[in-house]
Amino acid sequence: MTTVVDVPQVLSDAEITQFWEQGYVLVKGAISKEEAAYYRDHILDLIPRSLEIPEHWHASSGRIKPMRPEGDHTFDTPELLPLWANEKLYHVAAQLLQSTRLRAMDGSLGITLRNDSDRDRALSQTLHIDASVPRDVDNFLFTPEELQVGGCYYFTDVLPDGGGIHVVPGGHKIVEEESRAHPQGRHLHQDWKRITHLESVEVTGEAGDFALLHHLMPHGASHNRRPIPRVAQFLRWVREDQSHGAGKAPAPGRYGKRQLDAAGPLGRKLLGVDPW
Ligand SMILES: O=C(O)CCC(=O)C(=O)O
Ligand SMILES: [Fe+2]
Repeated sequence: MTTVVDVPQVLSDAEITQFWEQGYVLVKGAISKEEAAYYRDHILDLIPRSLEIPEHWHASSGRIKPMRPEGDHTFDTPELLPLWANEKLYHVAAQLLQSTRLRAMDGSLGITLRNDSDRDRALSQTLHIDASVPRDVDNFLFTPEELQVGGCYYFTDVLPDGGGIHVVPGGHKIVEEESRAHPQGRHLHQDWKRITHLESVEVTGEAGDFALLHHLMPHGASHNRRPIPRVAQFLRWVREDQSHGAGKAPAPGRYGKRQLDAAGPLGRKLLGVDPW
């Protein structure tokens, strides 16, 4: 894959090759250790001191997923928006998506606590993909315009068996191959939401790293067998001209002044508020 955009190259050539060949790469030091500790504390402070998990949050196998009151998982708060506007990750995404005109999205959070049960399984969630391709289309286009790259910040050190996200090395190519061979490839394996025939590995990392995945990468949450909680925020990037409209601008008035101030100039473009 040739580099056509004029942005600082954050990943080494070997890391870029790894992304295209294996379908994922760990972006080291996307934020500093100090910043990671700040965000870890901020996210853990969302959990009520009483440990009464609000009804509308999700909680499964030690994995707590905070939710907004409206039932939406996007944490685009003034406190967390600087993470959306991270320049290093923007440059990585621009290089991979071959465009500087991007949108950032998702913003969901995941806190995985130690869980000693279900010892014979590493995964706590079925392998799946979260592609920016509607589930009612018959097949993927496999073009850069359709691509979405995304994954999660680790705000804590993620040691082996520490709840790291699981991926299938080269799995994006398997999804492509199987889908191309079928007229309704998008619908295989229950729209690729239940992938049970592939083996996965854990992405370990340090606080401040970002695990970045191709959107056709089968992945899933894993059990955390360690004392340290795994604290993460998920973000994705697409081109503003994304084939299925995932890069469209938000409704006017979607963001308030505090959010727009916190996002900064780059963040406002990534949110679709300011033009590129
Ligand atoms: O928490 C994780 O490591 C992965 C979660 C995930 O992929 C999802 O909830 O869609
Ligand atoms: Fe997922």
